[in-house]
Amino acid sequence: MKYGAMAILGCPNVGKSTLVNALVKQKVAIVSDKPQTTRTRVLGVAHFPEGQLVLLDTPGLHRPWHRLNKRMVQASLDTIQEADLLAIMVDGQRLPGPGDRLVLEQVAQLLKERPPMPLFLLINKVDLIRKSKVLPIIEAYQHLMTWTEIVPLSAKTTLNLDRLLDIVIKKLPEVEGAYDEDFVTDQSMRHLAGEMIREKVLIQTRAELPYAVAVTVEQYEEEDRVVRIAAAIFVEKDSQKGIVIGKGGERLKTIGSEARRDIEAAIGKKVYMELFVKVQATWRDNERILSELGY
Ligand SMILES: Nc1nc2c(ncn2[C@@H]2O[C@H](COP(=O)(O)OP(=O)(O)OP(=O)(O)O)[C@@H](O)[C@H]2O)c(=O)[nH]1
Ligand SMILES: [Mg+2]
Repeated sequence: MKYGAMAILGCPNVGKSTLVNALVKQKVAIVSDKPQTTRTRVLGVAHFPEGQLVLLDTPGLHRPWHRLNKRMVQASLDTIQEADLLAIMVDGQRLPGPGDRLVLEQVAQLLKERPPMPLFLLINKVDLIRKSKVLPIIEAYQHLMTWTEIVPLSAKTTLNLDRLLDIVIKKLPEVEGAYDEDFVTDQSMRHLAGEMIREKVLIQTRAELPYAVAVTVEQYEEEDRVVRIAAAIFVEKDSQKGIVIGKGGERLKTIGSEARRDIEAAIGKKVYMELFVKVQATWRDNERILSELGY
């Protein structure tokens, strides 16, 4: 069968995780409109009659400031070592800017050090632009790297994903698949539950707060029909704690009920969830805490 792994790299917020979820046909990676949503490499498996495509979602590449960000960028770049194919995703709404050039430079550097591999350019979010605007974007990227193929698409509306799959599957090696038919991700449900809670915090808050948030699942007990979850939402300052909790606890309640709905849908069991907010100053630069958080 056709089997192999495609890593997806690119700037933050271009739609990498949205594409992985669309191809896997399940939510394995959290998505938000805030940059730097994904913090670790996430594996998802798409199953087809022809074989299996392993998708490696990565944190958006950027100039790292905190220790957390250095780890995120390193995790993205390391993913190339696990991949048979490489896709760089860009936002089709804009011409290549400094952030996109940084991505291309970092990837080009790494590709020099390894045997050649197929390299795709995915121009995402074309649902938001006029058709006549697509060609100038393609032309602007065409000569910046040697692309195997350039594919304009929309991860959100799934426009052109069939074409992407056709092209990608053809490039996959002919080997035995590694995963059972129902396997979609290597993350535990406990970990995914924490991510789903973090996603709701990102969606419900603004400005600096999303960057300062981490979630740990402190209790995860699965019974016949129910799952009991207790999770801590970490922020860096007292003021941020107040924002997450909201007036009269309203925001935390919304975060909890939306996360619970998603987790129940994913597990197929009723979820009882308890959330609390903890302040941990400068956790983003603390080696020990970063490791404890799994970053
Ligand atoms: N209109 C439109 N929006 C999209 C598309 N793909 C993703 N988005 C939106 O873009 C935002 C970012 O999507 P993500 O999938 O989280 O982006 P990412 O590249 O994984 O971001 P990081 O994890 O921060 O690196 C979300 O609000 C998505 O809904 C698309 O094809 N069209
Ligand atoms: Mg992401």
